[in-house]
Amino acid sequence: NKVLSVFVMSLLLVMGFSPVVFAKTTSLNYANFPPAPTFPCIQMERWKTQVEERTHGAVAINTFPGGTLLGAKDMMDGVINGQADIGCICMAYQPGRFTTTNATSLPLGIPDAKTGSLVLLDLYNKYQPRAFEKVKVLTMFVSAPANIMSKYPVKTLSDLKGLDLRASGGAAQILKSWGANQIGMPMSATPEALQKGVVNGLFSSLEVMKDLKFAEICRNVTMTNTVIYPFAVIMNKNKWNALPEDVKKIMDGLVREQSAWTGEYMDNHVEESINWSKQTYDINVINLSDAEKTEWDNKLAPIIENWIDDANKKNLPGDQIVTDIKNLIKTHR
Ligand code: 3IO
Repeated sequence: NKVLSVFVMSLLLVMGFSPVVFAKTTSLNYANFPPAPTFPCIQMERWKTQVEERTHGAVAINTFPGGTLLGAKDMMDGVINGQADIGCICMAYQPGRFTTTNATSLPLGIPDAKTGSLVLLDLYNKYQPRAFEKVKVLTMFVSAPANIMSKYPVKTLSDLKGLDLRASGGAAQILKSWGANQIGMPMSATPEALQKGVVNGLFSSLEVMKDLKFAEICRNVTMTNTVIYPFAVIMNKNKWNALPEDVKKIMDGLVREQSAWTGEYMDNHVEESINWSKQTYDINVINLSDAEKTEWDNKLAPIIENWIDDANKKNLPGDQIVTDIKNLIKTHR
């Protein structure tokens, strides 16, 4: 019987080869802190798909969005300690830890996420900061420039005075300089804080209006396009070292591509989110008058000088880092 013999042959083939095939499969756990629909998780799924395709299944990536494996503030140490193989960190959540790369969140005029992502990656490659010496960096990217999302309209600095707004890191410094009552917490804690009225709004990129449905609570957006949040995807060093050379090559080949892909996705998605928020919740988009904008910008002048002083105290070339970022913006924009 032909059918039976084909079946038996196939069975023997599978039994014979599967130990070889499966012995080669490496599974890696990838932790992320915010909910699945947000951009750090969208880029995670894209990277997973690319790695699985390009390694022809020799590597399987198990993704854990929403802080199910590691939370926002445990991410860096959790990956160093091996609680997850790969993790996505927002550098703003530990500003003192990533001084050099966090300089990208100074108000230096990064115009969009694509430009910012490549600026950040180049800056990292030039300085190879010690903050990352215990991990392998798989990619870096940034959010789109931050704007104010608020329950109340913000048209002037006096509207902002004392308003409870959520931000982190470099963006938090900026809110403080403008006189807002800045409250620090990761993005993953923000939906609950908004719901409970712990904060009346936030300062971040506008795609969360759609992805986290903030447009429902925050019907007002003030356009400032001031500053980005920098991110890194990092891998446990021992796990990296144990990977086959061909797999390392594939992942190294994705570093820059993933950075540009994520920046581009972010920039497009911000547009989509603004349109969705207008259509769905009729949100009020406020553009500052020229006079008002000048006043807001003037408040930010000391931030860069302060950062340079702090960097110099840490024996980092503060002036040079700032100059490099300005030049890299011109290169990539
Ligand atoms: C961000 C973080 C997690 C999910 C979506 C996001 N969009 C912009 C950010 C930047 C950020 O880390 C923050 O805390 O605002």
